[in-house]
Amino acid sequence: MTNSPDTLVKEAETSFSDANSLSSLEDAKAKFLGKRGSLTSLLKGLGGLDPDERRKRGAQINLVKQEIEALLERRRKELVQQELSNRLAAEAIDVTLPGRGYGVGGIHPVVKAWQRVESIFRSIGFDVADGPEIENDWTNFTALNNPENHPARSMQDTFYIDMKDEKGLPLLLRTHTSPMQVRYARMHKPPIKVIAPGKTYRVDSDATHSPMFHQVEGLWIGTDISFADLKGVYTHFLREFFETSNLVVRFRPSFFPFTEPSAEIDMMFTEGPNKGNWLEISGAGQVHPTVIRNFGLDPELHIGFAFGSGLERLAMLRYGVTDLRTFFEGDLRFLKQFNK
Ligand code: 2NL
Repeated sequence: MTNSPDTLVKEAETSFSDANSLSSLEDAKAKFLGKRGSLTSLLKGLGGLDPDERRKRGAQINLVKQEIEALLERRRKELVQQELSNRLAAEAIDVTLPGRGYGVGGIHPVVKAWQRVESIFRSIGFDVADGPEIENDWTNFTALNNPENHPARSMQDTFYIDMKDEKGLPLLLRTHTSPMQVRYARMHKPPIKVIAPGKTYRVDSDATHSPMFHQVEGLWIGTDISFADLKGVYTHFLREFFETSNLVVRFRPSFFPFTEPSAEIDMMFTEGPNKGNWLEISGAGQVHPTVIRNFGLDPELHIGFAFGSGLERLAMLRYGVTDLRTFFEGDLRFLKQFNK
């Protein structure tokens, strides 16, 4: 690089236009206008000149400096513009492309079963109750006549919350929806006719058990509600749910702490591809006098039935699902089949 003012402008112009980015332009600027740049050293050279010569030469160098600064500014603007249009090109959105549409999702098969259950029971006069999934152990166990030392109450079987409620009662994830029926029965006067569908939790996880599952419990309390009513209501429900009248129901003796007597309900299709096999579908019974008392009622006056059915089981039978786990995997190829 020469130190002649005349050629400096040309050199700066070339050097600036060679710079293809703002940062390399800053490097090029330093060569001319920097502390050790050519112009600075020209100015330093003025010191040894006569005053007259110094003024003349000084003015000339200043002119050159202004020209170089103007060149620099022009190139800077060019590069800013260039970098902006590069960015705009890179981030361009083709507004003429068609929209992607919204994924609207669909109803989960267990929820579909749940909705069917609700509408069938509503149609025969049952109310639907919903309530807390975190319960205290009185409402979930004690009120339902579960003995203090019952294995279902253990940490092995029930998810406990590391907290007590305002009365000092242990808190847990409800193991059935019965506690909602206890709450409902304590808030209403008989006749009590309610179902409680919802999420329930147990420490259990294998091919046929999920730690979270869904239940629907039903309760009908009056002054003369019998097993005959239970059989009539439940048979009607199943025939509506499976949309067939070719379905029969039988009771087998069983045991639950909250009912006495207790029964397992089995069903069988008498026509169609699945006819001839008894299938376990529900537990049920006449509500235990102790439980009636815990509702705040007199078991000498009030009597009725309760049942508890698994919604996954109902959904599997209704939609022909053979593996419980597919309900919880969230695989859209599975889920989409129920929302065609
Ligand atoms: C089962 C058993 C059952 C009940 C649930 C119930 C609720 C109240 C009072 C009395 Cl509030 N009983 N529920 C009764 C009998 C059986 O479920 O294994 N279900 C899958």
